[in-house]
Amino acid sequence: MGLRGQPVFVLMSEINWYPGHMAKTRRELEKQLSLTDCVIELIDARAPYSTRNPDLARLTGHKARILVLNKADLADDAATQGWLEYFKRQGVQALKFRSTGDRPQTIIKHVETALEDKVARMKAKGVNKTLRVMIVGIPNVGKSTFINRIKGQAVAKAQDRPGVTRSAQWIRITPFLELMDTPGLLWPKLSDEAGARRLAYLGSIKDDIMDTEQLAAAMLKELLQIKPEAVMERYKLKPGDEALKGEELLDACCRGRGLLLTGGRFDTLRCAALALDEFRGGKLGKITLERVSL
Ligand SMILES: Nc1nc2c(ncn2[C@@H]2O[C@H](COP(=O)(O)OP(=O)(O)OP(=O)(O)O)[C@@H](O)[C@H]2O)c(=O)[nH]1
Ligand SMILES: [Mg+2]
Repeated sequence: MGLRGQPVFVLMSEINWYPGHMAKTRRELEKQLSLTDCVIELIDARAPYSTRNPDLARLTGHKARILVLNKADLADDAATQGWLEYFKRQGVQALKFRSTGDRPQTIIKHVETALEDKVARMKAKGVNKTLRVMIVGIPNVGKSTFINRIKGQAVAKAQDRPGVTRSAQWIRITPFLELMDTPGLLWPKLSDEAGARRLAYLGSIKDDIMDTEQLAAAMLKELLQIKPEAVMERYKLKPGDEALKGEELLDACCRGRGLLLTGGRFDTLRCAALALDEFRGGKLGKITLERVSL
């Protein structure tokens, strides 16, 4: 038995991974697709494999597609470069982006490139039609922030938790460009347990439906393998602590950070929330959870 007497390994597949409103969102997006010239999928640069919708190519048919590795400021630069080269080899138009700071022109240029045939045809006919681009991606990947960045002002509500955007809306950027903000979408089939856990580390699944202590312990263990010095330093772990896992690892982090309840017991709940928050906010430095060679 593990933390608070719960089994240590609660399968991610047992949680409500695909809430009811996702089916509705998916139908709405399918309907809006006929009005769309291009689809931009935002993925998280820290886990490009698990945050990419495996269904999207089928859903979007022949529409032009651009892949944006968002939150690139939180990912390891060399790993991101590796992913960009990988996508290029696959013939996928991909770029890295930081929606909280990068220049919108980069994105506009990519849209023009993806739609250059269409734009050329319109020019030849002398028409100036508005280009419509749908922005899709899993919850909390930064879709609304991305749109606000392109627009240059906060027109879409953005917050650091999943499920902020509740319905799709078109947002006019210029007379010739509209972007559609959409609610985060997960896919109905969960094939990969480790991948699902990474989505939870990144904050794309609501924390209140998960055992956060178990989740944080698993995350810390993974981070210890990827960037041990950052975890050891942040949680003031002692030599040898890196071999710990589960409840013992969380206890060691509580000890390091002085997180105690009255009476002296370790406050593992608070430590779990803190660890998840700190990873999501980049406090452990630039970390990529998935490398191309996976
Ligand atoms: N560091 C960093 N944070 C980002 C970036 N893009 C978005 N964020 C943050 O990520 C959090 C989620 O952003 P949102 O724009 O609400 O995400 P969303 O995809 O619209 O989320 P839902 O509407 O819930 O699906 C916010 O706290 C943003 O500030 C980025 O490029 N870098
Ligand atoms: Mg949103």
